[in-house]
This record gives sequence, structure tokens and C-alpha cells, in this order.
Amino acid sequence: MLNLVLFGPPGAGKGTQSQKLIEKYQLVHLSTGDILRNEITQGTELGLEAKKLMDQGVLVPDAVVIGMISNKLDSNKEAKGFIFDGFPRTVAQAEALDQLLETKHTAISGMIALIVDNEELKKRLLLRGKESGRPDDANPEIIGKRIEEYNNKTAPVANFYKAQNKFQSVNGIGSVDEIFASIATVTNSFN
Ligand code: B4P
Repeated sequence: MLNLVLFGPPGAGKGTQSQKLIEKYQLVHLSTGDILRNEITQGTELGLEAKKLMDQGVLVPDAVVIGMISNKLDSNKEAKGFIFDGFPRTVAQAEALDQLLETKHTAISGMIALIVDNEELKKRLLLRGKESGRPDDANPEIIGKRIEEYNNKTAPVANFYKAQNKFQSVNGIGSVDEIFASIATVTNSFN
């Protein structure tokens, strides 16, 4: 099984590159951001709680997102592998993911981190905010908070995978196709 963690700060291009990875490798895409936004659209209790946090640019509690991922793994038993996009976002989530995959006799193949500087991130997110109306992309203060959450809580997750010799990074600036070519080279090295 090929199980990839696509990693990077908000706006690094995780969602964009995931779409291309799905096509090339026929993996199941698990984006916790998308799953949460779907809960919000459906007006579930979980969605209502998550919306308050997401609109402030802060992370949703670990137990909530770990439970969501566990359900998705259970409902995709025939998958050839998974792309984890936006998850794990804390070391506790990374530990829980290892345990969940172990019960399914598989493991993370590798993490690919997209490297993009803060100025470019802010530019991309503000542009998406204008185009899509996504509330957490709408204002520079909330974007700043998301980047701060990333630096404090999410960046340490890279060390978790470095310690397992599963970490690789690629330059996340350039055309979508150029970046994908680098991602595909790294992905093939995990196979
Ligand atoms: P996410 O949905 O994961 O949002 P994100 O970090 O902004 O990443 P996203 O995938 O959307 O952006 P991308 O880089 O693809 O999370 C939203 C919120 O949900 C979080 O803040 C948190 O509250 C909550 N949440 C989610 N997962 C959680 C977890 N595990 N634990 C706790 N809370 C969780 O793309 C950004 C933009 O850049 C796009 O518009 C794209 O078109 C553009 N772009 C991409 N590549 C480009 C390129 N090469 N050049 C120029 N622009 C590019």
C-alpha cells in the first residue's frame, strides 16, 4: 500500500497537488479540511462546533479529527493507499495515525513537505478568499493565526517523520505541473 502524508502550511498547495496524486496513483484522498467543510455544509453538530474554530483560524480538537480519519479508513477497506492532506496536524494526531494504520497491517510510506514562504502563502490565501468566499481565507488576521497555529503545533510533526526516515521536502513555488513532477519523483522513491 502507498500511504502518503502531504504536508505544508495553509496555502502550500496540498489540496491542489492531492488532485494530481489521486489521478496518477489511484489513491483515496483524505482531507480533514474537506471533511470538516462537508460537515459544516450539512449543518451537523460536529460541523457547527468545527466552524467556530475554523473561522478563527485555530485547529479543531485532535479527538474529533482522529475519529473522522478512523471512520474513513474503515469505510475504504479496498483502497490501494491513501493521501493524507491536512492530517496529521499535531504530533498526537501523527501518533494516533500510526496506531490506526498498524491495526490495518500497513504504515505511512512517507511524508512530502511543500516548502513555501509566508508572503506567497498569504497572497494565495487572500486570492482564494476573494474567489471562493471561504471564510478562513477572507482576512489577513485569520490567515496570520492559521500560520501561527501551523508554526506552533503542526511544524513539529515533520520531526516525527524525520525520526522514522520518512521525510522528504520539495519546493512548493513554481507551476502546479513543475511542483507535481518533483512530488512524483519523491513518491516513486517511496514505492
Ligand atoms: P485545510 O482545508 O487543510 O486548509 P489549508 O491548510 O488552508 O490547506 P489547503 O489544502 O486548503 O490549501 P492549498 O495549500 O491546497 O484546513 C482548514 C481548517 O480546518 C484548519 O485551519 C483547521 O481549523 C481545520 N482542520 C483541518 N484539518 C485539521 C486537523 N487535522 N486538525 C485540526 N484541525 C484541522 O491551496 C491554497 C491556494 O493556493 C489554492 O487557492 C490554490 O489554488 C493555490 N495554489 C496551489 N498551488 C499553487 C501554485 N503552485 N502557485 C500558485 N498558487 C497555488
